[in-house]
Amino acid sequence: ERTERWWHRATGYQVYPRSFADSNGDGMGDIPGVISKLGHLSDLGIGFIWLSPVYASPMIDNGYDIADYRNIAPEFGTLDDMDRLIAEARERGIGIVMDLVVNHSSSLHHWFQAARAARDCPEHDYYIWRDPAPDGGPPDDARAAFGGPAWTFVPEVGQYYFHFFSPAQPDLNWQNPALRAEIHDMMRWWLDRGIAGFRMDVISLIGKDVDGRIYEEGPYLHPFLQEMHREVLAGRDVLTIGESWSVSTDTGLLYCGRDRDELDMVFEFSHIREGWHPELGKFAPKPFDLVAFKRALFSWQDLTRDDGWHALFLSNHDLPRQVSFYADDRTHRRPAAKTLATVLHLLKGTPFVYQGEEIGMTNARFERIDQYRDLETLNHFEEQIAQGVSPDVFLAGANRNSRDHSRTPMQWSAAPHGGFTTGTPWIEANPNFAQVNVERDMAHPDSIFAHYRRLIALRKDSDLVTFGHTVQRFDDDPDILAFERRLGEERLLVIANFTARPQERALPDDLTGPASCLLCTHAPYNAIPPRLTLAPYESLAWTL
Ligand code: ISL
Ligand code: CA
Repeated sequence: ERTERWWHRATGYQVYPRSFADSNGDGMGDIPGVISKLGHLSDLGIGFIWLSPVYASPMIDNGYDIADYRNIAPEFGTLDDMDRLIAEARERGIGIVMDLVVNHSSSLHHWFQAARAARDCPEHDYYIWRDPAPDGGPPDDARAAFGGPAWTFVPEVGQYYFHFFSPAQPDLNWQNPALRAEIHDMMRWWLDRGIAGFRMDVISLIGKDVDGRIYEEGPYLHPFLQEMHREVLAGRDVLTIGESWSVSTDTGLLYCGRDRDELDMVFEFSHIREGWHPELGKFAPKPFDLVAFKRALFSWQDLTRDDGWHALFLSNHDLPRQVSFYADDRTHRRPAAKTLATVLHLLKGTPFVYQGEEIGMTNARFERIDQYRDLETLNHFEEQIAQGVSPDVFLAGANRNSRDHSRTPMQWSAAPHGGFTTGTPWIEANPNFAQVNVERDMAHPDSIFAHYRRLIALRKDSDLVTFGHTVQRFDDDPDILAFERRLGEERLLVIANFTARPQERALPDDLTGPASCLLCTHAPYNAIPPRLTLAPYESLAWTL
């Protein structure tokens, strides 16, 4: 039997601290800013915050390049601010889940500074070094995720180091037991300060075998996660979510299966990748294919029916705004925002809300490459232009799928820059902030925020929503997404129109009849009719 854990009924909320709330007018969000908005988050009803990195960092990748794991970046505040955030959130029943970025460190971490200066210091082996090829070039032709080669030469030691991401993010050598012990110690240090868990950045990369050119889910991954569990996590009531771009339903339960003693759940991306071009990648997105998207989504519902647990999300700081990606945010923003929420939050798993999603924030409206800040977008621009892609074509892809869409300032009010800062924000606010902001949405009779609040509350109270298993309906329908949740005799039906056109469907007998409407984006129904017509992006949830 399943032991109930606190995060089974909780909803997570991701804060990207640079873009959330700026307390001192320097244009950069900060920890005091997060503290000042805890009222908003407890109003929403969330159980925990996933806080993107706030550690000391040169910010080449906005903090996913950590220079000191036990200190806070001055632009974000101090350790005292962090302790205050943990305490004040806890008073409101909100846990703080920190981002653990240990596949790589910053090149400014003192370990790397020592490692690059000499071969005969212990820190040298904390990173992955290889001798040059006979011609003096890199050991192999592996490419880095943010463009360029994955190997960079350091003349002082006459070797190349490996970086899966940018050269400013050297990969840590998990083969070294002293390095692993340092990481375990640092994790305990944070947990002892009272945090509620870790979101583990690209954790599926730590078991890599660079010589075999196996990076994702390498041979050492699960032994390392089991060791981490033994050394750090066992006996603590905390939440761990691993990020993995390679996990599939074949490997999912290796991370989060009941008897594995590894992680609680994984962020997996099969439903996200469905929207990307298979060869050309994320900057050449392909038209959205609902059937493929559903296949990905429901395969994980099936996988976690009796074992493991799932992390549910459509947005994060690496992804575009969901209402812009899955719908037309100019014509159907409000119903689409609610329908996407209904679908995600009524699946089985722990749902995550990305900041601004709860008011239907949209993609940025950038027209020029110099409005972008993200190194992935900027590096790919350089590379693709050099390969002959036209700037307009690249921009069209970036306008749809760049990571910066989720990184524009949180829109709190109609004040300048959406009330995010009294200064100049580090990235431009979306010009729609006067229409789309927290104050305005909460005052709207058709509030998106209120819809999210109902969904979040529902999960806390309903065993059916939390533990019921999922059965997909209308599997092959290219326009409608529908599913049931079942627990004992109880049934819940969700049916959603994913298009900008009305859709009429005949419902099978077992779905019609008396029912009570739990949640709807349009007019409520009190019974399920045999023929149902759904308005554009309309969705309904009934208990049968
Ligand atoms: O953002 C991506 C999708 O285009 C990936 O390339 C991304 O780098 C991958 O999702 C891993 O993401 C995580 O690790 C990165 C960091 O830049 C991301 O922000 C983080 O979520 C390196 O630490
Ligand atoms: Ca600030």
